[in-house]
Amino acid sequence: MDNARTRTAVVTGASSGIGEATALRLAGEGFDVVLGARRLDKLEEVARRCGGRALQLDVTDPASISEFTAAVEKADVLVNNAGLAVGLTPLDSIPDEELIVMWETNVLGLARVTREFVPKLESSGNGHIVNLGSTAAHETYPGGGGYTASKHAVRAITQTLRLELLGRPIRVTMVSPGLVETEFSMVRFGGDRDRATKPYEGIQPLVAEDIADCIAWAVTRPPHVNIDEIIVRPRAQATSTKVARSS
Ligand code: NDP
Ligand code: 8X3
Repeated sequence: MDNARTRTAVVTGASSGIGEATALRLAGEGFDVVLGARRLDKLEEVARRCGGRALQLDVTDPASISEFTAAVEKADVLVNNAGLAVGLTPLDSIPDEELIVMWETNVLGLARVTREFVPKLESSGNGHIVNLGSTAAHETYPGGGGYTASKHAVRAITQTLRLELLGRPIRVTMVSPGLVETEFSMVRFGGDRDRATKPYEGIQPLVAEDIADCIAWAVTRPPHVNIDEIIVRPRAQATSTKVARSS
């Protein structure tokens, strides 16, 4: 079995939110961390704090994925975290641009990064893929069609990987959070702070560190233990649309 101190964890979307918290936490657990995202300045700052390596990555660009993968010598853990939602437009009027960016990032990006890293994960002898799903991988809500469908696809990919990698030394886990206060809603609503704060009003949402905690727990189980999925919500959230808010 690998010594956790020498294992390398690759975290996509590590320039903010859950990815940033995960990079910091896994470094604290003794992993060498490789961080990928588009905003190199933010990424480098996180990398400095965790003693990791920042490499620019755009998961919607196959050439960027190839360059990123080639620069990473070994990988024991891959956290496919890069992802986003754009808008809350109903499906009968959603513009192609919104559908395309969500699907290229959340689905095609995740599938391509995974495909490129499987050989390195396998040769580590104890590989682990952690995909960021969402409660939106299990539920739908009005206006969320583009995003929820993409996260349902992440769930299908995760389950398929577990079948296809069976018998090879790679675990596959999905972590599916409910409301986590990060830059997610600012991105979703194009920087409109009023709309972006609404989902978290009157509740104590999860924070990025809560999700990093789940990821760290899953990847530090003994190699024979595969955590299939962790669904984690704030106590005040029962479903995507049922939230107990204080007035
Ligand atoms: P943030 O917006 O804070 O972080 C998203 C990260 O993804 C950023 O580091 C961003 O970096 C990166 N990213 C976005 N597009 C790309 C791209 N094309 N290539 C590389 N990196 C990219 O949001 P969260 O931390 O909340 O989101 C992380 C994951 O968690 C996502 O997959 C999201 O769907 C999922 N999730 C979030 C929930 C929430 O309530 N916040 C709940 C359930 C799941 P950069 O812009 O620098 O490229
Ligand atoms: C993000 C959570 O409820 O906005 O995955 O879909 S939600």
